[in-house]
Amino acid sequence: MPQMTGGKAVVESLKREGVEVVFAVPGVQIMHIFDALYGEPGIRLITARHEQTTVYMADGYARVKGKPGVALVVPGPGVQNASAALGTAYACSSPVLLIAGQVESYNLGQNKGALHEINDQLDIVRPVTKWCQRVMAVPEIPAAIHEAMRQMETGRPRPTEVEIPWDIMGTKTEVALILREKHPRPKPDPEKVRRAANLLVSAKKPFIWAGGGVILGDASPEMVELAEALGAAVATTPEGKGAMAEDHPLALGGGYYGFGAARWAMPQADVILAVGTRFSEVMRPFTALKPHQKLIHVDADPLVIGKSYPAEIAIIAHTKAALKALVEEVRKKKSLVTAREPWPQVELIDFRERHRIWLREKAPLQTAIINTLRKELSDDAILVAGVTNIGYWCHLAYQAKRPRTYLTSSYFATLGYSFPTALGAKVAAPDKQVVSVVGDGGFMYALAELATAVRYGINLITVVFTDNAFGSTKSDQQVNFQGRIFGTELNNPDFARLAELFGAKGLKAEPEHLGKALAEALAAKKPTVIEVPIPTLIPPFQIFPRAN
Ligand SMILES: Cc1ncc(C[n+]2csc(CCOP(=O)(O)OP(=O)(O)O)c2C)c(N)n1
Ligand SMILES: [Mg+2]
Repeated sequence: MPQMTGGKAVVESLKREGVEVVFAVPGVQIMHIFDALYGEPGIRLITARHEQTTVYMADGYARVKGKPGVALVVPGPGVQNASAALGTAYACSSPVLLIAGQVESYNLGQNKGALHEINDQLDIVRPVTKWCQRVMAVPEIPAAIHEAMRQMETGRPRPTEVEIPWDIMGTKTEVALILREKHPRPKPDPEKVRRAANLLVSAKKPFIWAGGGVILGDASPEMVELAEALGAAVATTPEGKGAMAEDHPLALGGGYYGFGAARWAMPQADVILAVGTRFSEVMRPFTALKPHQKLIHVDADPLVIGKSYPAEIAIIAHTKAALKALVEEVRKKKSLVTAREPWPQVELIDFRERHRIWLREKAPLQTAIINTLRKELSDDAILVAGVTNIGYWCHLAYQAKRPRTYLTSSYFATLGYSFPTALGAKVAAPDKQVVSVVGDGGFMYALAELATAVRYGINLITVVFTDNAFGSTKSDQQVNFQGRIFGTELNNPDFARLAELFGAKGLKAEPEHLGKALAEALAAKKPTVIEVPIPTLIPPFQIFPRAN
């Protein structure tokens, strides 16, 4: 058995699990890992400027690459800095492994003020991880990392954490390394699949509601096949965007706060197949399910079932396996399906047209900007929709064409996540166009990472919409507090100039000239920031004033 330090055991284990990139901020307790990465050709180290962004980058990387992202931080303040991003990855069911340092094993729980000491560090990460573990001996490191990977690759993917005390990082001992395994995926119950297929085939108006789980499970081809076999209309949550190309004849695009073309279709559906979605609050009111509608709910996580709506049939399985089985079962009954046309094309065209008219009326500027983005970007471009006005409207107006090309922060709505998540996305897919849509408020959360983008040649495009305000909180005051604007306006630097000072490219464009600026940015061989001044606009969730 080879002898190695704890730090080396971490790196050798990561290598065997297929990890190619680690996003990190250094510090004493993790320097043995840095040292083991020194001269290691198999793993690229990207040093960030804040621990929060290490996890956002690992998250963006994971969601685009379709395999776990890894972040590495010091204990105490490092872990606490990382936790908002872990929460975001948790909300998005994204597989991120956080490797954290710890104080020396003999200082654990002592409260003596050891460097970076914090009480009960595992309790900080527990609410935002699926699984976490402290390792107290070097030989246990491979098993802990292997288990973290297994947790993320079976059932619902969610973040994990492994923490290792400082002294153990440096201890040299014999270590048995573990090889990567392909973990079995939960298969659907054939009887339930048969019943679900019967229900779908006999539906008058079958409807598929696709969540992020379709994309995470790489189940888009099976979902499209099923929709086509059934003639079912398809709409998605923001996280599900791209599961079906939104210009497909059966696609009704994204839903958000009950808006979207789905608002007219969903109430007409008699059978709804929901896949990889938790039915979070942001679907309502128009696309809320009615008691007479029959729900078939497919998810890898049993805890999702029945949380918002009772399911007529619940299939707990990996979404790809479940949809594949459903397609096969439906095909057996195909003669029944081809005999009729559940959703006449004219109806779906009408729903889409109504949505277009609504967008033009409620958000003309936003729609024009989003259409420009769509026009300039290629079909496989990756867009990270930030917690900003244009980002919200993207959920409803941007046409995602492929899976893993549209990223959100889901219900966590984490201000500041978009730019660093896009950095991670670009690391995962350097040959694809990657765009962060961000507000002036959100961009300033992680602006320092422009230095990281320049240092590592991460040539993404960041479109910063500047209204000199925390816009949606300012508009909240306009809509719900009789215009008492207070504490929501901002001063900003000149973002284009600032970008240039970092060594990036900086452009400024009025919304009508965004197309030209995007073309210039796409041709540049540098990270580019495009500053676009806009007024504070109303987000979809403030179209109706709040009841209280
Ligand atoms: C971490 C975090 N803090 C606070 C909020 C509350 N919040 C939601 S939107 C918003 C303003 C965003 O401002 P900006 O990024 O400029 O986008 P805009 O709304 O102006 O388009 C704030 C403060 C949040 N969502 N997340
Ligand atoms: Mg703003």
